Amino acid sequence: MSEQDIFPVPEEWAKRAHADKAEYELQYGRSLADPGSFWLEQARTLDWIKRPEISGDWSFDASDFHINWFTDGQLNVSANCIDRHLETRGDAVAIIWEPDDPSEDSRSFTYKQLHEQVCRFANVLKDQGVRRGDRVTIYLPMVPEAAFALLACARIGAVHSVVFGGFSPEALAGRITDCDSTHVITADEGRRGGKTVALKANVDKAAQHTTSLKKVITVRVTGGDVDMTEGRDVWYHEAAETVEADCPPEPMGAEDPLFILYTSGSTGKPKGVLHTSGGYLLWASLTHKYVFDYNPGEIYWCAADIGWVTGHSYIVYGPLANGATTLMFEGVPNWPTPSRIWEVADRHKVEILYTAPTALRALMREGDDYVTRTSRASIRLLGTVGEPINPEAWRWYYNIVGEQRCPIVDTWWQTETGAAMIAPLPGATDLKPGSATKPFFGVEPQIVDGEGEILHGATEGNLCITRSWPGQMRTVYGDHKRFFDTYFTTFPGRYFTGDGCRRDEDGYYWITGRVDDVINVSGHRMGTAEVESALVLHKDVSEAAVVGMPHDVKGQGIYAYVTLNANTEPSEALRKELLDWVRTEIGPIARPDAIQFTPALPKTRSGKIMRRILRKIAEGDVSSLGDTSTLAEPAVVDELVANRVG
Ligand code: 6R9
Repeated sequence: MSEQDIFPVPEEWAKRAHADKAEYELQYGRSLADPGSFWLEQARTLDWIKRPEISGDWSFDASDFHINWFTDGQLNVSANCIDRHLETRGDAVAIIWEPDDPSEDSRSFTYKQLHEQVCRFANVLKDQGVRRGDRVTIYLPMVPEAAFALLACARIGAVHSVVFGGFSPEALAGRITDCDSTHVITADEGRRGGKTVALKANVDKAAQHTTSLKKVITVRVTGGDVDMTEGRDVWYHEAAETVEADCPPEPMGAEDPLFILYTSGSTGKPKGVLHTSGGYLLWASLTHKYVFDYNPGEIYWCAADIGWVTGHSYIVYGPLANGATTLMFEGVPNWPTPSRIWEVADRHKVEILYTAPTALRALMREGDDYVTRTSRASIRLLGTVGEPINPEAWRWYYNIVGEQRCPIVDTWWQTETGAAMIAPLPGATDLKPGSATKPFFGVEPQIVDGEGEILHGATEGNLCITRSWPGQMRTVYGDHKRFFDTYFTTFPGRYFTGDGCRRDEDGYYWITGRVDDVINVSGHRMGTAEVESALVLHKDVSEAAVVGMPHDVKGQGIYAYVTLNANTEPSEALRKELLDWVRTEIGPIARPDAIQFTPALPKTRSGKIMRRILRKIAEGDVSSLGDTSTLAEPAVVDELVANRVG
C-alpha cells in the first residue's frame, strides 16, 4: 500500500472530535479490559427509570447460551428519544422532513411537537387495542408518521416490525404471520421518485393470506383511493382527533423487546431479528455520537429507508436519543435529477450525510457536474454503509462530493449487530479507502480459517466477534434454536458474521463480502434460497439455483439458473414472466438480473448443487472452474458455459 492511500486525521478534527487517537486507544482498551464497569458507565448516558447495576451477562457456549445486558435496569426508549430533551431542547428541531417532490414544502417538528405527535399516535394504538408486548407491523413510506409510529410503539411497550414498502403482499403476509402481528400501520399510497406505490391495496391482499390481523390503521399520504373494510380498517387522522395529546411512557425492562426486523439469511425464510430496549438504544446512540462525531444542534441526514436497520438505528433511535436534528427524506437520490441528494443537503444545510455505496456509484456515472453545481458547503462529514465501498467510489465521494475536507466514515455492521461495529472515529482514525478501519469500543473481531483456527496478524478469513456487545440481537423471533444454530455453531463460542474479512499490517479491517449464500444487492440482503423458492413456485419451473454476479452499480446482481418442466420450452416470454413472478412474490429488489435456462444443473453424485461452479460461470470466470470431477454429469458444465447470459 502506498503512502497516499492513507488519509491522516486532520489536526482540527483531532481537536474538535469526541475522541482523538489517545482517547480511542484508552477507551477501547478499557472496554476490553474491564467491560463490566466500562459499560455500566456508558449506560449512564441513557435516562433510566431504574439505573442498572448489572452489566453484560452472557455466554456464547452451547451449554449455557444466553445474552443479557443491564437486566435489572428500567427505561422507556421513546422517553429517551423525546421527553428527556424537552426541558433543554424542546424548541429545537427534532425531525426535518423533505418530500419526494422538490416543489412541495418540507416540514419540521420540534421535540415538543414530536412529543405530542408520538403521544397521540400511542393513544390511537391503545384505542385500537394494542397492548404492551403486542407485535405491530409497520408498512409505511418515508413520511414523518413512520418515525412517530416507531416511537409510539416504544412508548407503550409494543414491539414494532417494520416491513420495507418495496416488499410484495406475499412477503408482507409472511412477516405478519411469522410474528403473529395483530395490527398493521400503513398509508393509502407511498411516493418515491415520482411514482406511487399502492401500500393499502398491498395490505388488503396480504390480509387474505394471514389470520392474525385484526386492525389496519391507515395514514393518509396522497389522498389516493383505497378500500376500507368495515370493522377492520381505520383512518389514522380520524382516530387521532379524539385522543389525548399526552401519553405517559410505559416503564420497560432493559431486556424487553423493542423491535423485530426481518432479514434474509442463507437458508429458508427471512429471520425475525429481535432487538431489546436498553442495550440496543445505548449501542445506537453511542455509535451515532462517536462515529458521526455528533453534537446537539447539528443537522444530520441518514439517507436510508426506515424499512432497513440503518433507518431504525440512524434515522430514528440513535440521533433522537442524542437530541439531534435528523432529516427524513421521502424520495430517492436521483430524482428528478442526479443532483437531488446534494440539493437536499444544501436546502437544509446538512452537516453530516450518510448514504450507501450503490447510490454513490449510480450518481458517479452521471458525471461530476451534477455534484459541482451544488454548494455542499455545510457538509463536514460523510458516511457509507451497506456493502464494501470500492476505492474508486470512496475517492469520488472524498474528492468531488466532500472536496477533500470531509472525513469518510465507512461503517461495517449488520441488522444483527444493531448499529456500527467496525468504523473510523473521525478524530482518531486515519482513513484508508475501502477499509471500515477499526473496531468500536467493546468489539473484539477475530478472523478464523474454515476450520475455526484463529488467524493472527495480517491475514484473511471469516469474520467473527468473540464477545457480546450491548446492541447484539437477542434471538430470532419465535425460534431461539435457529438463532443459536445460525450464528454460534459454525465457529463454536463465537458470533459468526457471515462476512469474509482481511486484516492488514496496521490492524485495519477490510470486509470482502458475504461468504454464505446471501447476495448483497444495492446494499440490501437477499437470500439465494428465497429467490429459488419463489422461482420453483412457478408452474413451469422444475428447479432453480441462484447466485450473485458482479454488477457495476448494485455491487451484486442476481443470476438465476432455471430448469423447466418437461414439455415446456424456454422462451423470451417465459423469461419475462419469471422476472415479474419473482417481483410479485418477493418485491422489486429480488428481481433477477439474468436468467439462464438450462436442461440441468451441475450436481455432485449425492445430488448437491455445485454452487461454486455456478458462481464462477455467472461471474464470467470460466477459465478456472476448478475440480469438476466429482460431478455426476460433467457435460452439464460445458452446456452452461456455452449458454451463459452476459
Ligand atoms: C447495516 C446493514 C449486513 C451486511 C454485512 C455486510 C454488508 C454492511 C458494510 C458491509 C462492507 C460495510 N455490509 N456494511 N460490507 N462494508 N461498510 O447493511 O445491515 O442489511 O443486515 O446487511 O451488509 O456483508 O454482513 P444489513
